[in-house]
Amino acid sequence: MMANAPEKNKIVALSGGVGGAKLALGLSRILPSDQLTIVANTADDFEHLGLPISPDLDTVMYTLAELNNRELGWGLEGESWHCMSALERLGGENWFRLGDRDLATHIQRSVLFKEGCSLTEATAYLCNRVGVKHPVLPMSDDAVRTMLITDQGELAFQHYFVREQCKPVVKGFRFSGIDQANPSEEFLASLHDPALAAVVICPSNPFVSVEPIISLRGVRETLQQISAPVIAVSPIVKGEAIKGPTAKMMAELSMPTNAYGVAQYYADWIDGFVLDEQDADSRAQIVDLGLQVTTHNTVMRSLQDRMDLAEVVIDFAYAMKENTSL
Ligand code: FO1
Repeated sequence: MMANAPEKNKIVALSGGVGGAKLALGLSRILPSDQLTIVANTADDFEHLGLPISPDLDTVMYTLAELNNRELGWGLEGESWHCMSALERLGGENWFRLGDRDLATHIQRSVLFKEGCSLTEATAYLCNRVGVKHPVLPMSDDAVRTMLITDQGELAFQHYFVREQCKPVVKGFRFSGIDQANPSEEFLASLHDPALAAVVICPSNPFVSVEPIISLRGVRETLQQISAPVIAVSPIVKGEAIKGPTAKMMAELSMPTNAYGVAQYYADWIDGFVLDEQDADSRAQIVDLGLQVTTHNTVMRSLQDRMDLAEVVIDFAYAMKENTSL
């Protein structure tokens, strides 16, 4: 190693909501705050009831602060719903539920925007206030919005996901605003950091959580070019997603509804794939895609499961860097 070469010890994790946040929590419990950056999808963001809502950023923030609502998978623990009930009585929209405590986050984000903060700055402020030490970055400060092309026409993401409960048949996706959007400066800088050891693709929905991040100008190309390994953790176990519509979407898009289908979808820009041990029989098929593969339990029920998986991913990254055969 060159005398002044920095130690490569930084991890960048790309995440959607619930599943991604679980691994992000595991990583945050074994890596110090200067060795982990979490970049969250913001293509689920929307304005609702006049407030700016950033579901994946908030899920990551609440999870890292251990304030997340485990039952719902989104929002804050110990939530109450007085505002929603009062709004319902007034005939207001109630299909997207904003809890009383969660509302404070959206109100404060709105205030910060009015003061001139970017989403990156507002997120850093909010994370700091709830005690999150690890940097959590939005993928972009520009608006990108996922639209689903379905048998019922084009639907905005939250209309598909929450209002229609993922029932429409998905035919494709469109990321409105993606051509005008740039990845955030901090996100790009994290990918070009000489100390970058690995990029981890958390077990999030490949189409609506990971794809918007990868589709931002230059991101896919950067991931293909950097020397640090890019490692994806399977969001599918035994043909099922732990939570959310990933498997349903895969079937509707006529893709193989299994971990191999995800690996194939990512294959041209990742280097390694973490497969659930229950899917070990797909290993050879995924290796044939030119990827290195390791297997572990990816179903994260406890904090220990999250930390164990995080450890496996980091060990895998280091082994890949050293070109050890796995
Ligand atoms: N998901 C639901 O299924 N129903 C809701 O009413 C709902 C409200 C909500 C409020 C704030 C927030 O940050 C997330 C919320 N989510 C809700 C989750 C969200 O729609 C999805 O989990 C993500 O966008 C997908 O990652």
